[in-house]
Amino acid sequence: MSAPENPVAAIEEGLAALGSQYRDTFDESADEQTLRDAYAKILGKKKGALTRVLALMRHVPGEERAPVGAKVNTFKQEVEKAFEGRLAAIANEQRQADLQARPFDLTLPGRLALGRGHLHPVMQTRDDLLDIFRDLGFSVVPGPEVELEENNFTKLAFPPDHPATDMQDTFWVDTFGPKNEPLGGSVLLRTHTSNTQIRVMSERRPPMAVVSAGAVYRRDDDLTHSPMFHQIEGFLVDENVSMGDLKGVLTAFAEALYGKGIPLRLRPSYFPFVEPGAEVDIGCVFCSEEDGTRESCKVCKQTGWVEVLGCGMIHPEVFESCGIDPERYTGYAFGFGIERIAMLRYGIPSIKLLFDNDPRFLAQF
Ligand code: FA5
Repeated sequence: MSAPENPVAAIEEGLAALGSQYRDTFDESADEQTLRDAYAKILGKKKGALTRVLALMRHVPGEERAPVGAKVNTFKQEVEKAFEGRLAAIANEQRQADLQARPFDLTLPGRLALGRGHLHPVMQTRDDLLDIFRDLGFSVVPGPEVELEENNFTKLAFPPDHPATDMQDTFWVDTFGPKNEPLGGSVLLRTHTSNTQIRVMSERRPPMAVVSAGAVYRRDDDLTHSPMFHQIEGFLVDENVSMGDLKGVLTAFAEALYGKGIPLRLRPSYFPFVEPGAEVDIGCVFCSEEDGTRESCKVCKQTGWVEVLGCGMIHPEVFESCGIDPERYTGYAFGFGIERIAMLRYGIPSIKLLFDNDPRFLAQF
């Protein structure tokens, strides 16, 4: 801005032009934004009318600066005071209006309808399975997922070089002592729920009928195998228990789950902790309409059968490792994958769907 001939007069004129008009403008501003806009027209950094007058101060000769400066400053302070006063009044008016407004009802339902959640299909299946075994007289116990090698393998009569104990099959857990020194590989993520057999049989004396459900871990990954899945373990120990009792319980369980007449077969199989051992297959629900061998069925690989569990008569060595007399007692044990049962129950073609947790999939259960 070029220097006016008479800066003092220019300032006087500027102030006179501003007059007290700003007071009315502030008072008429009904809300904070309007008030701030009005304030900016007067004291805005670049274009404010008063700001421009203030800028003339640097042209005022030294001897006149003090009195003119005092006048300009007083004017500026009045504008600021008027602005602050109106700002407070607007805030107060807004508060009064809020206080007098009809209170809103906190108990009204929200506008966004949120569906109610429900248990995951694997957990629903787990609970239904446990209910079936409760009805058959079994009691339910928990079991740890991080386990000692001893309870997961050794006391279940796995030989030390059994492939299941391999790094390729089992997730081993590194453990450290108080000085952070590695303790060696005797802790793992349990590979099956059979560890509960050891834990329970070491503590209780027969007769006993127990089931236990939980997560297990293996290095496995395809359409029907997942690295983390769930199993249910069941076992019964008493005098004179036979393989016939085992088959009876498994048939009762399969019929409770899939209805009377569901095809079920026992195939001889090997598990180190049972003798004799068997695997149990259930008729593939994906093929069941026809002859059980639909050409494209990937779930049963065109066999018409899906393996759901392993079972057998508890090995005398296992009884001995738990301090139970194998001459007096016999017992059976079985263990199955809950995901497999859920897949057959709901017709789910890939185990992955159960772990993707897509809400569009889960909402169907
Ligand atoms: C066992 O785990 C034995 N502990 C079962 C057992 C218990 C035998 C008591 C005898 C006495 P197996 O490895 O076959 O056995 O697994 C049992 C079931 O778990 C299988 O039939 C299958 O239904 C399920 N399963 C196994 N691996 C997976 C996996 N990676 N993903 C999903 N389900 C699996």
